[in-house]
Amino acid sequence: MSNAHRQIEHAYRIAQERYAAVGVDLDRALERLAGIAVSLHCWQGDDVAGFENLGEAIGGGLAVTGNYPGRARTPEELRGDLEKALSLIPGTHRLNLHASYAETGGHRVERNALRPEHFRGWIDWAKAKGIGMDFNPTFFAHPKAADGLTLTHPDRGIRAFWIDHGIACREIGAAIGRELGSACITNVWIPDGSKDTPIDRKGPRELLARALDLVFAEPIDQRHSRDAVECKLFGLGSEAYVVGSHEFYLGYAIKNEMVLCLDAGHFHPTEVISDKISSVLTWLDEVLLHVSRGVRWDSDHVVTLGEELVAIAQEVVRGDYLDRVHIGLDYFDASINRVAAWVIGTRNMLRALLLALVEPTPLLRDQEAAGDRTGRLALLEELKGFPFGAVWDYYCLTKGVPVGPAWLEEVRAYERDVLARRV
Ligand code: RNT
Ligand code: ZN
Repeated sequence: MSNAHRQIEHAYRIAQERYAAVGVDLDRALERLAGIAVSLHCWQGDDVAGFENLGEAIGGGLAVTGNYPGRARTPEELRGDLEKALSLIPGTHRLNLHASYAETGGHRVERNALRPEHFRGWIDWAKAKGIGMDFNPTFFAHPKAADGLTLTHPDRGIRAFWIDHGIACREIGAAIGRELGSACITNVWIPDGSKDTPIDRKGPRELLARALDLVFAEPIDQRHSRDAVECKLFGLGSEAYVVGSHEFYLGYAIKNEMVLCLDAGHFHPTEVISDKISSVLTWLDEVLLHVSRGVRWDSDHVVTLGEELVAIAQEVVRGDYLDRVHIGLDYFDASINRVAAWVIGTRNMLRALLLALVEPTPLLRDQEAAGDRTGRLALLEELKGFPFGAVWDYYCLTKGVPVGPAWLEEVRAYERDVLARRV
């Protein structure tokens, strides 16, 4: 055993004593953390470009900024980059794929004609890696979405096209789940909205309800696939009105017993999703999280270990919701090394979960129940100085991934040997 290794174990033993004093079993916390899969979004690796090469802007109010070299341009490159990232993240995770990442062998396959076989490469890859997958229809970056309208387009033919895309994607999601033996969450997000104040807010919502009813008409085996819907408050070009608002989809998901997706960047800047988790789970079985970081707006910055991230993890853990909350990431930063962006965000999500798992929640709950608000605040603040870093380091060590910033060396080597050669 190396000296560094011994030091990490020693620090962990000391941490165990500190945490045991407040009733926390660290081994148990790490066991629970190892059981949590975070769904890594494929789109961080290539700036949401996908492989269709339609020459369309992403559109849909999404914006990727930055021109860091080394973007993945092919499925092989993207899978290689994902493998690098996954090798630096402790635990077993999932892949979240968009329909625009289909592999069609150089042939143009319309989005309403996509089939599970167009995702064979991804499914085989996930199978070989022993990871589950999640899926998303792509209602943007397409000529038929050029005006930012899809399922609520005034043109009936265009609406039908997107309805068929949604139906095709549900079948793909179900096939993915069946093949991988792990339920695939298929998440619908559409950009539809308007830049300026509309007269008719009601009509598009009625259209959307009707379109969704058609997309979700066919029952799907819940063991293989779950349907999720994702709301938004505003986007670039849909500042005044978004058809699929929170109230719209919350109602729709409750009525139809679906999964609701809460994206951390999709609300008013002072509104947080951590407080929504226990509210919506009172009425719904499951939620999907799109963990993101908005800076002043839904800017999709790399997730950092900040207050809201920790609050999200605390809500999931304190509420005992780990089997009802699916955790996915959703950000895209093209201004830094993209593999590093995955590693930073995912390791942060896991660190937040670990922070929540090593909290002496029963003790805090007792204080709260007894009206001891002083004790609750004092303990919460003292916990911030507990040797949490030693617990995380030990976890990384036992999972065979680099401890501390050492992973960056591996990303730099990968950049030198692989990314920098992509010209
Ligand atoms: C957009 C939504 C959506 C997308 C991805 C690419 O505002 O957050 O989830 O980011 O599907
Ligand atoms: Zn999202």
